[in-house]
Amino acid sequence: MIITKQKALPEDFLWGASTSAYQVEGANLSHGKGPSIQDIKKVPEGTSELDVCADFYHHYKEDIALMGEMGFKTFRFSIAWSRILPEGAGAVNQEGIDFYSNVIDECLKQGIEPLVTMFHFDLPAALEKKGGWSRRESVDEFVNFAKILYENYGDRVKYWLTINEQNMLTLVGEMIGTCNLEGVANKYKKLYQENHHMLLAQAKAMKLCHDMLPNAKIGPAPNISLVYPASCKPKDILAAQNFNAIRNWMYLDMAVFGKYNNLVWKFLEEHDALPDIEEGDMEIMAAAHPDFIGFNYYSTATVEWDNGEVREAVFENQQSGGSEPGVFRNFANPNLPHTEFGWEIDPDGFRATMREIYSRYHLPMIVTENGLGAYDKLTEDGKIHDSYRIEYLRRHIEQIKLAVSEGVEMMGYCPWSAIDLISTHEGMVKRYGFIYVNRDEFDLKDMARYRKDSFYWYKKVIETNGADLSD
Ligand code: BGP
Repeated sequence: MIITKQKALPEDFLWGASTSAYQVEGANLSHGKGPSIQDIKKVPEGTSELDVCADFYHHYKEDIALMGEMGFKTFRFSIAWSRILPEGAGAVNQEGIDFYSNVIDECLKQGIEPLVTMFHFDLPAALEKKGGWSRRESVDEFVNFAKILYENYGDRVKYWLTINEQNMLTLVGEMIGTCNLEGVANKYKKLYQENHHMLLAQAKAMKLCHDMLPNAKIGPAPNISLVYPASCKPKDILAAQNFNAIRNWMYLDMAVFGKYNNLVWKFLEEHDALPDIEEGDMEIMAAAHPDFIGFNYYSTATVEWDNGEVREAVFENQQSGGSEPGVFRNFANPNLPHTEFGWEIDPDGFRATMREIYSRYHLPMIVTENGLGAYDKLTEDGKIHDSYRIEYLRRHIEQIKLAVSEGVEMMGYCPWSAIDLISTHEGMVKRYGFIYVNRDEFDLKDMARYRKDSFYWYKKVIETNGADLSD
């Protein structure tokens, strides 16, 4: 639809940006923090360890002040489970409780609403050693962690996100360093059993949030990318439906309706991988409801029919989520440009994704990640000319405005990332922030903060509530 009459964004639109604990904080094995699976994994070759990152642990006041200067209405950050509970359960680390309490206070001082992710790829290593999410106990362990967060921060935090990209944990966990499938006989059985426990943990945490904090709002934060068919061949349409169900809808159907998606159920049955479900699980999930949907969007995915022959996938990355013989096969969309790191760029697909989520679930939505990773360069006079990032963000914000004009309820926009941090698997040199951190992959330099061109641009965007997107 070509829109000539645009609606303004809601006045209380939550402009902000995101980070995650293990990628931004540093101080990963100090101040009482226990190791998480991120701290014990082997980092990808040529990339930095996660011991310093952007050193947000020591710079949070300065960083949040810069966010305040940009006019942020919200800041999405995650709480490291093993900073609060070094062993994942049991003794609480008071220093960890105090750290996030200070971060929250600092946000409020700047007029910034904290948006807290409870779990972002960093399961405590002590729990992983015992079997992690594959054990039934993991459900109560997560709920216990959630309860501690509500008790300590519920007086100040109104917006909560449960699990970051649970779908990516299930689909490409090996790629993001959160699971090891070596020697596992039926990977689907293992992954979807873990997934079931996470879904149940999420449902219980949402219910507990509503019981303990009646004024708070809580939602999931999967990575949702509409899946296109490679052509209008009917079989390609079926393949796109398959992958849409496996990649996207299963997670939201479960969070919102408490129902397993029928296509995914069949897929699991075909692989002898139906999860063990205990009596009462489905009732718990059906009774829990999110108040909104948070979702990360980087680009769409495209698939074609796969007749089951084993062939090499032509295109695969963190976003694509792999190929499944007989179900779908990834396809490189020839219509889309790429970032320097090979990720597709698709602002129209962003609007298509917002429309589709809204038409399925009719809940308000907040974008919890979206952004462009690039090799930014600091000039001699302390500038970072990241016009490519401005262009990327502008084109995505335009689509939010169009979606809102079409009646989609959007609550906010939190691009990735507020500040430069360590990429999930491509190191420090893949930068996403509005704020530049002066360090290289291995040389920590002085860690000074610089405002990128996108910093000033985003400030104006926020000031005008998205009306002025010009340079
Ligand atoms: C998402 C994760 C983030 C972040 C982002 C960018 O999947 O939730 O933690 O890393 O992707 O990815 P990358 O760092 O690989 O460029």
